[in-house]
Amino acid sequence: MRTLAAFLLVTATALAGCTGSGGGGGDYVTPETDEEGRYVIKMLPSNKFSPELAKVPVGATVVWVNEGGGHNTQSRDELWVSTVSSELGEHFEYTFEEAGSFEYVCLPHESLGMVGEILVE
Ligand SMILES: [Cu+2]
Repeated sequence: MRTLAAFLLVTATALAGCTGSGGGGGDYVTPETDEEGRYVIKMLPSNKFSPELAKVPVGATVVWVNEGGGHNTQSRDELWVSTVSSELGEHFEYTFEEAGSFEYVCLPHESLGMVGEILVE
């Protein structure tokens, strides 16, 4: 447990270092889509978003799916704020109409490094 927490802290630091560098060098992954064409980001029991750095096209709908643990998703500027839920399979979706970079966190686990970013382009 202690090792995991330390690792997450390192990850959070690395993420923070990446942000604001004007892009480039980041390892952004295009998430898999579900049957409705929504890009799926998992909220894991290990208190991480997966993928943490996601890349989607303008107009994409992203859906966060709870795979275990009491999580929420909210952007740093509160463009979206979901309720905290520990219900398995609970999901929240948001459609990105404009290009940009959107940092978000899981409020209960932000200090554990449960943060993510979505690059819309
Ligand atoms: Cu969480």
